[in-house]
Amino acid sequence: MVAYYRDIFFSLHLKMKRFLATVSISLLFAACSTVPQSESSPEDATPQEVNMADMMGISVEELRNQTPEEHMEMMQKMMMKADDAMENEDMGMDMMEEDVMATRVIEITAEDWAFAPATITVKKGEKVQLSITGVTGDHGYAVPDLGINVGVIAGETVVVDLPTDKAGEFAVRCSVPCGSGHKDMTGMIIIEE
Ligand SMILES: [Cu+2]
Repeated sequence: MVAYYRDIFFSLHLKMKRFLATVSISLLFAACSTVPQSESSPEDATPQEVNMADMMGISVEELRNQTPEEHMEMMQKMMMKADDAMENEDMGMDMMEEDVMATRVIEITAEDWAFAPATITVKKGEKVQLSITGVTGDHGYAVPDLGINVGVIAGETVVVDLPTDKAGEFAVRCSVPCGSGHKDMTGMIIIEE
């Protein structure tokens, strides 16, 4: 009984292997059918044969002389290489995600009548977000020279991207008339070279 299932398993396993090999060969043929023929190939070599031999790093004659077992082994090696390449691509994606994670978020509060901290210093090119929370009153956080102007209401937080592509000192002011201390609500964003 056990032997019976084992036989079925091996027969399925073999069929699967053949199927995968056929699929991968077809895909490779389709993907590479436009590459021009190299000089060392025999006259009657098809572009597909040339490409296949090229990818395997062997000559067309060697490709033709391969036994099905040898061919299968080489196909598996190539598939493993493709897997490695895809894994490397994944690693590239992870690094990109890390880059996104590296955004610095600076917390700022707005109250009657001050922004705190009033002065913010960042590096040119640094990825920065300002997270501005209203504590009291109804204000606006504006950096006219950086194109920033957002309303900040008590009890709410607003997040803005800080453009850091140019160095300099950029004046911050409140953009909503908020009472007697309105004109005192100033600050500075310093972007260092
Ligand atoms: Cu104001």
